[in-house]
Amino acid sequence: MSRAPFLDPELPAGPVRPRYALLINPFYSKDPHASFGKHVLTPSLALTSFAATTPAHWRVEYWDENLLDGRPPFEPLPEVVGITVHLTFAERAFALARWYRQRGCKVILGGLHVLSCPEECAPFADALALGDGVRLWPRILADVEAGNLRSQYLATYESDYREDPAPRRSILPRRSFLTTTSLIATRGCHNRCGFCYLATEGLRMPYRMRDPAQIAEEFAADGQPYGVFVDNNLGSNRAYLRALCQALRPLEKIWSAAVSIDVTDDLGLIREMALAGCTGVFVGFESLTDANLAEARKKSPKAEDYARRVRMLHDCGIQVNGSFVLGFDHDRKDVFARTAEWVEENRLECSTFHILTPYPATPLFRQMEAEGRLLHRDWARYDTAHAVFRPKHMTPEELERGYAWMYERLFSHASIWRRRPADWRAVGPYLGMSYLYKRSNWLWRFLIGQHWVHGVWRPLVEVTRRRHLRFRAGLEAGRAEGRGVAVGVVSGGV
Ligand code: B12
Ligand code: SF4
Repeated sequence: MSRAPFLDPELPAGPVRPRYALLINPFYSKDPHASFGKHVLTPSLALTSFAATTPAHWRVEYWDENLLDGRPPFEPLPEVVGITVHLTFAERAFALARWYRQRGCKVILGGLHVLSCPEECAPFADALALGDGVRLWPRILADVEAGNLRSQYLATYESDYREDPAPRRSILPRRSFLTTTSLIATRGCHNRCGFCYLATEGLRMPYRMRDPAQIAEEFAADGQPYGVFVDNNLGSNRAYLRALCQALRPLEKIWSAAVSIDVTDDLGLIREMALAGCTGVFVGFESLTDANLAEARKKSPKAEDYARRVRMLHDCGIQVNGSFVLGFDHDRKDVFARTAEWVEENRLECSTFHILTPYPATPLFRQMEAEGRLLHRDWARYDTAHAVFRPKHMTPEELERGYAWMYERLFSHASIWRRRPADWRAVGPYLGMSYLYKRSNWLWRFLIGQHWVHGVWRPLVEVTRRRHLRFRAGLEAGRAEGRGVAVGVVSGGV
């Protein structure tokens, strides 16, 4: 899980097949402290979203290097290779681009890193796609056909999101993911935290929503019991989330999503989420220190109120995967132990940690650069598992050690046990989920390599779904047995 497949420079160039496009999600190395399972939970929508706009006379294929299937396809060679680029795997994306271009393919680079660092990406591509791929891809292919490819294509995110086609999930290798149903209902976020990629200079992403009925239709059409919303913040517009829940409820499926904790301002809404099948939420708490939240410009309830809000979610049978950022300017060396204790005290089923990372072209990056605190620009280490800047109250090494310690502690047998649900009926599934997620990286490597991820996981997910249907019936009827027994084998979101 740490080495990309070898790209043989000696391999001779075969014939290029016209009207054949290959879309690649490049390899990135996995943090061994965290769970490998999350990488095969659900695929990114970066490629499938615009694959749906490929004209019918083009053949389009998908290749995800993280599924450990060896080197990417080359027989026949595609006419066009589309690669999505994030800063952590930019080097790999460039190596792939070089390899395919040397063999006569046209390479198109798109994605977040292309938007924030176009000059860096340009030498590796025949064309850069800056912005919404759904708008750009058909234009690019038309220009390839006309022999008229330009070096740069530009699109905003201001279009009516409801007009986008459903992602083309049929190109995904189904057996390699827990669920192929990655869903996205909204674009943008009502917040603009200084460290978030949404604050990237030049990126304008106004809040946009798709029709709840469109989302329900997509969910039903993919035939999976479980869906994962990859929205930045599904709770940004509460009226919309309520309408979405009403559309999802009749499907009798389960799902998880990222929301900001202020969604708990409205107890009725959380209940609606549970009744619509929400089993888990991924919540960016970021920090337990209000001064850090204020400096990051995150509009958030006070940290002292987080515990009560977590209880509200638990009471509706919704698991909480808490995400925390370490290394803010008000963090001292006690931040690690304090955060770990809080996670345990409040029995968060899962927690995800990130070392504060200044993404290029964000306000945080500019601030760190101006203060001379950036240590290097080796993007591969801008993966939130490495300290790439000088923290205020500790050394970079102490920050990295503290981060590793957090995972060791929270993934330990003792910590898993301490956080077991209060209701004994939920303890078994909770332990199953915890051990699968937190202590089975050896197993994940094996399952991914054998293409058994879906086969092994799906029956467990189906049991979780049925369990949740019973839980929902109890919740709806206001019965006590509706409480606390919803825990299953899927954690809260990516
Ligand atoms: C699903 C997801 C994952 C999945 C899958 C990741 C993968 N690469 O396969 C998992 C759980 C494994 C994951 C892991 C991580 N992730 Co992640 N993830 C996401 C998430 C929630 C959704 C991605 C998605 O589907 N977006 C929707 C698509 C439609 O948008 P898009 O990718 O921008 O694509 C559009 C355009 O950019 C363009 N486009 C993109 N590529 C291309 C290519 C071509 C050729 C063209 C024409 C157009 C084009 O067209 C698309 C349609 O408009 C995003 C947040 C978000 N909502 O985007 C975070 C996000 C991408 N992840 C992030 C991070 C930090 C990570 C981790 C490092 C976190 C960690 N410590 O574990 C890891 C490491 C993975 C890695 N190195 O990439 C950050 C990246 C920040 C940055 N500036 O790079 C994001 C933005 C979250 C955040 N708010 O900070 N992640
Ligand atoms: S709440 Fe989350 S998605 Fe929204 S701007 Fe802040 S970090 Fe980004």
